Amino acid sequence: MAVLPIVVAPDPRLKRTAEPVATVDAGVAALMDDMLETMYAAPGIGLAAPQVGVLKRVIVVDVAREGEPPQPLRMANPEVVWSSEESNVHEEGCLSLPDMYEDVTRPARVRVRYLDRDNREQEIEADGLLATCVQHEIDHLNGKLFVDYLSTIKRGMILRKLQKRKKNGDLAA
Ligand code: K1U
Ligand code: ZN
Repeated sequence: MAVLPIVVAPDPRLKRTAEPVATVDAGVAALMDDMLETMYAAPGIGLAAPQVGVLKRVIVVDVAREGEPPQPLRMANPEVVWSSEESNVHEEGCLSLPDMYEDVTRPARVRVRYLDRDNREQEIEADGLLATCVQHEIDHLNGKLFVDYLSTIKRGMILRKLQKRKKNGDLAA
């Protein structure tokens, strides 16, 4: 297992659409394990493959609180097959937008279909932080960041701040 470097915005790799995985083979399973190790090390509660520079439809999530047993989810080709009419506002962060936090409105509950680490099809129904996090990670697979839900002015301010920090060597390029 390995901790991988995380891509920081603005970066064209975060704006691309990731490719579906044909099969969860040993290579994809190893990527899932490395992503989980990277996410725990950051620390974070989710991570999508484009954030480690891999344009594959793979995400990992663990929203267990401190002191609770870990609840890692490894998902390939995750797909929202149902979402609630009811929405929820949650403050979001992103490991590719370090130290930036903003409220985002999304469906409160979602049903998600995916392939697990053993290439078996699974479905989960998620609410609360898990629903928010899974939707945030699936957005990454479609080249979308949480700042894309904000006004053009707010998004521009955040991305310019990060660009400046990268230029000054405060963040990984
Ligand atoms: O996708 C990512 O960049 C990970 C991101 C996931 C996320 C957080 C909040 C709402 C939606 C999606 C993060 O994990 S940011 C870091 C974070 O939230 C956190 C870090 C340490 C402890 C608890 C939370
Ligand atoms: Zn993110």
